[in-house]
Amino acid sequence: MRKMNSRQAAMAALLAFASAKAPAVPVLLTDTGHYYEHISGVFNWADAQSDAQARTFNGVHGYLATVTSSVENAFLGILANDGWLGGSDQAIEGTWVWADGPEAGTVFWQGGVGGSSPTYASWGGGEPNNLGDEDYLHYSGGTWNDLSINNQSFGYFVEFDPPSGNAPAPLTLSLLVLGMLGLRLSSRRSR
Ligand SMILES: [Ca+2]
Ligand SMILES: [Ca+2]
Ligand SMILES: [Ca+2]
Repeated sequence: MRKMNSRQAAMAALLAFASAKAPAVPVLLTDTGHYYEHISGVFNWADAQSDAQARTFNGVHGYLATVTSSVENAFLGILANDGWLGGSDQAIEGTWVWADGPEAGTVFWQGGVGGSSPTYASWGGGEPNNLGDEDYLHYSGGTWNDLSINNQSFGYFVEFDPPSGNAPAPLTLSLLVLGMLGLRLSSRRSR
């Protein structure tokens, strides 16, 4: 077995620590100022949406996560490999909008495969293909796929806006996760 260099060893230690202490509370991403958590379980998209809205953190109601940057997208991948996101083209086929949260009603994708985004999107190859009428956004390993609402095999990502008051933030964990992100980015750059 090849010996790890110091950066790889540090990364392995961080990953081991993170998986041993899987966050049971929402984690802050300083880039957006929002908090995120992956909820495991068996949900179709609509059930995930109402479950997210029923949750509160720091007195703020949650919503199915909206992803508007590559940093936010990568951050979710640290929390879990897959889950529902808050996007849908159920109202108008091929017009993808964020359902809830600050971006509610905002179009993030126009058209099917080969369409365009006015903001940010991370579709996997050949998606969104609307196969058998797929209208709901699913995250898997950093890329997106449109799936049918009847898919129930997944957990989901919940996002919380910052509290309006001055509630303390779980800084330790967020700094750890940001450190991991930084390591990933720097090791990618050095390749
Ligand atoms: Ca968001
Ligand atoms: Ca569709
Ligand atoms: Ca699809």
